[in-house]
Amino acid sequence: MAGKFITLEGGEGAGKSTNLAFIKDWLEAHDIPFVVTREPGGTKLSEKIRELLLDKSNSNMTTECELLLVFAARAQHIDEVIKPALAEGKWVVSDRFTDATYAYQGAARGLGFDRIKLIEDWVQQGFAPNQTFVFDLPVEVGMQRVRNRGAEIDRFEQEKVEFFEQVRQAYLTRASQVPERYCVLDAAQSLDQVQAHIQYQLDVLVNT
Ligand code: T5A
Repeated sequence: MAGKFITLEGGEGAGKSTNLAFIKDWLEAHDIPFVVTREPGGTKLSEKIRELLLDKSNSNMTTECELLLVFAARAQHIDEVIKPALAEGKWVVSDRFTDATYAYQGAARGLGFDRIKLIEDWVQQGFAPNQTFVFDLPVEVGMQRVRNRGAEIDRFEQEKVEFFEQVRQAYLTRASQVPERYCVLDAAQSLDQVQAHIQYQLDVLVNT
């Protein structure tokens, strides 16, 4: 039996990594074999591309270069990790996937959804997650959480509030277009409330 593919999406500091750990615990408790991964990244090669994408010193990277690097990393990730794991019946949980490309490169960088769709169709040929959690919260709250964390910021995190407003709206637009795939979570709630919502949704997913 094929596994299920779950992705976590949202703006900076929305709580994806924190709740990835929660989903991991839920899968272990249910004896479901799984792989946890992330984008950009997830394979040795794709992690090298991630470094290029996040490196602040690459300040002259063009938007087209950024887009193609994201999809180059994804092509490798799908082929090397995601599809083989699903074929073995494992669930795959990825911290970000193609919705991030629509939000960051399509909306915030201004390339437009049509161009992203063109490359998505070429690279993924219809392959998409079974369930996408969108962690939605006011941009300023997310940025404050990132600042509180105290780690060094990357090339994306140095963008302005308007950039992340576009990211947020793009996620909400996409979620409203295919509501059966997306679960929009109010990520400004307490962690307990957010995780109760995730757990409810996972309980539904495991029985479908
Ligand atoms: N990118 C990625 C693209 O441009 N295009 C693409 O196609 C893809 C795939 C790297 C960057 O790449 C870009 C987008 C990104 O800028 P990333 O590594 O996922 O992506 O980076 P971030 O989104 O920056 O990840 P963060 O780690 O910053 O955010 P998280 O994972 O959403 O947040 P998390 O879990 O670390 O939480 C942040 C803080 O908030 C607290 C946590 O404890 C933590 O301290 N927190 C809460 N506090 C109170 N209440 C809650 N409910 C909380 N939830 C979390």
